[in-house]
Amino acid sequence: MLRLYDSRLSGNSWKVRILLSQLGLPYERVTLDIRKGETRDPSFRRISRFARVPVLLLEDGRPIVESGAILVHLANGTPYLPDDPHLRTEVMSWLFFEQADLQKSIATARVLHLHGLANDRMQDIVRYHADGYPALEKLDEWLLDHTWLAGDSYTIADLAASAYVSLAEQGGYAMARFSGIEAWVARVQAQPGWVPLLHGESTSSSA
Ligand SMILES: N[C@@H](CCC(=O)N[C@@H](CS)C(=O)NCC(=O)O)C(=O)O
Repeated sequence: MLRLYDSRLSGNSWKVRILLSQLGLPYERVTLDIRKGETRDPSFRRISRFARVPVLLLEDGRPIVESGAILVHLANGTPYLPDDPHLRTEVMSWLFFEQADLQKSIATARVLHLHGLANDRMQDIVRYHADGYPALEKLDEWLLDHTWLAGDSYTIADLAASAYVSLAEQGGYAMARFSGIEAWVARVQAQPGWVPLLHGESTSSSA
């Protein structure tokens, strides 16, 4: 059986749980506590060369790291990653944009807020927001004219890009002005098999 190493609040791991659910794939879930240093444990480092979650351990024991790579691996041959070469490239283009422009600027600001460090690290938050807002503006601009990011249907590009964007308010981002994003996040979350980050728990307790 597939095994997913994740952590409770990790948006990158959440992306993988959404796709596993949408594909109806059974898996074993191993949830690490980042704040206790479990991602730096030598036994975990053997499968996670970057000491981070998510890691998908395949049935033959080979690990896949990086959420985008895991999504591509799982979505191959399914409607979530089109076969058409140009559309696939469009999906990749959004996956790279998400990692380079959206993910870090939202996720890091969010972690500082969730860990109660927002006041002490306000200058860092301002810097992350200075990177994140222009990326959100570009995304919103696209979504005011397009239903989905790549082609005419929901793909892993939408899944990946919407995860942290939907959590951006937890990182102190003011999202009300992004009407294209708001409607798109609602469309993504209405997709069959979509699952929430947490099931009725608060975000406040752990990593
Ligand atoms: N680019 C990576 C980022 C993974 C990442 O940042 N994982 C975080 C949790 S969301 C982590 O494991 N952090 C542990 C640490 O940095 O010590 C991906 O998309 O998978």
